[in-house]
Amino acid sequence: MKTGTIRLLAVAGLVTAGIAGAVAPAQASVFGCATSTVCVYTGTNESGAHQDISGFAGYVDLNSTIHDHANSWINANNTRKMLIGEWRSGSYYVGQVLNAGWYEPNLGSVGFANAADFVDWA
Ligand SMILES: [Ca+2]
Repeated sequence: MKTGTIRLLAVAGLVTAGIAGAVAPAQASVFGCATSTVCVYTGTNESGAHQDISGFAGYVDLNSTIHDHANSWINANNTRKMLIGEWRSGSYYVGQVLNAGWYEPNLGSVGFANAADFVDWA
């Protein structure tokens, strides 16, 4: 019993280390971000102006308010892994990938503050 508990904690640690800075709440609807929606915010900790994206089929450009001003985001999808990225000298650059139900309170923690241009399926 005790060994099983330690093994479970070790696995959880590995998963967390794989997604730097991100936090997993585990439920589909996350804070004010509705189920099956990706929400991108100008402020850290899901604050400020935001764009809520739902019903899309892959790549979506961020609107002019959020473009190059994103500092936190939520992937409130049930099952789909999502990414946030930007175009760098014409190349597709992935700033961060979030598993379903995870959120990033500070994109600066992964070196991607005020940079994002789009969200897409990962
Ligand atoms: Ca950019």
